[in-house]
Amino acid sequence: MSERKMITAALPYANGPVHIGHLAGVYIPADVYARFQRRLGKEVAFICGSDEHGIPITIRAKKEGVTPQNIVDKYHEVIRKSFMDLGISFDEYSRTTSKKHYEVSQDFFTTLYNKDKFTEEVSEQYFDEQAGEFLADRYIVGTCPNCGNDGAYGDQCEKCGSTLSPSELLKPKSMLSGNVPVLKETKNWYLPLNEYEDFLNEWIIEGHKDDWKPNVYGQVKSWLNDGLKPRAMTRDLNWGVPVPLPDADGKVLYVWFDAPIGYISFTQEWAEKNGKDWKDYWQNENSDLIHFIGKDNIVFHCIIFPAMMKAHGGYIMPTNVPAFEFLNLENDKISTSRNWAVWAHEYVEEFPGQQDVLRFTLLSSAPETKDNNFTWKDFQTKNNSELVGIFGNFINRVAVLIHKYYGGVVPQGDVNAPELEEIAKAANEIETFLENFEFRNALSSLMNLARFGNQFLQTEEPWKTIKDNPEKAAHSLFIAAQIAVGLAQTSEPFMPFSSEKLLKMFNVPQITWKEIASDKILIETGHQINTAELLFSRVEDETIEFQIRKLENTKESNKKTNPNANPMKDEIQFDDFTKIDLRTATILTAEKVEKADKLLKFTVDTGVDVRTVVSGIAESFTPEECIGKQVMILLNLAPRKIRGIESQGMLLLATKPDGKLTFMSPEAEVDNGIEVS
Ligand code: B3M
Ligand code: ZN
Repeated sequence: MSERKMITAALPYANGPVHIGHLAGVYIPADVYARFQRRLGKEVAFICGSDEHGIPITIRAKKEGVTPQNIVDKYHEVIRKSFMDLGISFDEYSRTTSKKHYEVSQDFFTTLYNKDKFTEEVSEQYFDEQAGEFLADRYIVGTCPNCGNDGAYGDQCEKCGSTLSPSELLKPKSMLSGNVPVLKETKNWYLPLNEYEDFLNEWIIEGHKDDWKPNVYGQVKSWLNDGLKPRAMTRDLNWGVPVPLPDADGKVLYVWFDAPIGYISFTQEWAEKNGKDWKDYWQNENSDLIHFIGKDNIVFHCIIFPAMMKAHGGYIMPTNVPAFEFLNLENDKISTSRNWAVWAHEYVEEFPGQQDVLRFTLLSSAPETKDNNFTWKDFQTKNNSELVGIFGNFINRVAVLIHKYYGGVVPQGDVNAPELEEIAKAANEIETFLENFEFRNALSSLMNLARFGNQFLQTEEPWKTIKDNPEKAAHSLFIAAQIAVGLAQTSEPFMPFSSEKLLKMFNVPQITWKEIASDKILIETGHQINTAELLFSRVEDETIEFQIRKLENTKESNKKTNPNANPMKDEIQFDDFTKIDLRTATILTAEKVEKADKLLKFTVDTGVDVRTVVSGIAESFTPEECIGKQVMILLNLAPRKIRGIESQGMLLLATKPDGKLTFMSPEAEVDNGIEVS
């Protein structure tokens, strides 16, 4: 058993707030584990920070029409605050745009470069000539070769779910300019992962068959069975850590190269502030490295990052990588874009002082071995029947009775009573489960101790025996007080806020896990306790109904009222809209275009001029029907030749259910040339 625990939690992308899925599948379990290891007396470094590079950030920035720096500044703060509010006890929460991180990740790259660990490869990548940029896969749209969806991305078709590479897309278009991108040669540095297969096989497949979670082990095995390929560690992008080489202008480190190094650079930041040596945690066999992550990050933490560390040399390998599955919400996939989520920062605001309720409910449905589900009803039941009904009720009765009968002074009892063993038993069980990353079982052991306490009081009935057998009543409450303090102590990793309140209530200091599990008395006879404070309160139906309605509303607003309506196009900015010149106009003349069944030729009074417009609407209107109609025209569309006639502008129409067209006309007559806005 190592004396030091280097514990990391996946760096959240700073492109949005965190939700209960993140909390249940990474941050709360990681926090329980870190707090528990501290109680065991280990030297813990619990490290995390915001992942501020990569395409998720630049996409968000483009969407909001701001810079990537604006985005990461905003969300780093939102995320950091909700972690603090929920009691996630990071020793360091930093960010990958920190100066130190740039230095450390560039150094890491340089070391690999100097050791000749990279291969240089020239490949053809799509380039947007107008934007002057190489295009990340996500920035290329086109037609899916598998299903014909014309909104497929360069890395994936969201309609049929197939994984794509940009070169497979038919009719590729750049999302930056809308132009057809060109293929251009570019040089990048690759890590030949195939050269690490033997090492990975030996270390994980042979070495961790029995102690790693089957979901993690299985995924690694299947990657290795398929064979690994070299992977580019640099990208042609303008947002990221610059590649520290002279001939690498416009190139940055691949986000999955720099982000895991963040764990190391943030440990260094923490160590410098706290008089520690970061190498004790990362480069010393007497340290355990443990990565808490979601299942979609397994390959990066079990294959790519270990290969990077191996290539660098000097680093220890992760002892374990407890990856979690996903949490659903009300039986539906959590989705940021559909706003189907319970956001951490909103919970903190809407349930003040109830952080532990969320920690408890999320832990009890943590997606440890398979995807799991969070429902508000379940949240209510767990709060009302377990936290209020069992845990809180027991503690409250103990404190109230000690005040009532003994003026708040712990009475005398038998220090050798067999019931006391239950406390050590719970502490030992919790230890075994947590060392095995079985958080739900650990939480059950805690609750079983509370249940035991409740039953004990129920059978002993000190409120009755106090009259005829005061010695027995005293003994019962002495034992009950030990159990209550046992709960105060052992609940800390799970429910730190309540634990702190409880320790105050019983007026005792926090002790180590070893001390809890020893047969030492936890609160002495004659010890004065403080007044009873309510720990948990009932969650009422209205609260739950409100939350469910809030969720349902997002569904309503996402629901298509017309199933045939196309999805919204990419968002534009107001400036984009003001470029479009829409006007009212009147059709003066209309005639058929010879040898073109669909076309009509109009002269139109646009208020600013009289001009010719050709439109493909002859199947919906006779020329006579059109004359005299007031319509809307897109005035500043560049002229186009149609059948030899120059068409200046475009008339606006919509398709009716019968397939015929209808003019978009002003509801009341207005002058021609009026701007539509
Ligand atoms: N930023 C989170 C994600 O994939 C990613 C984790 C980085 S851990 C080094 O959602
Ligand atoms: Zn497709």
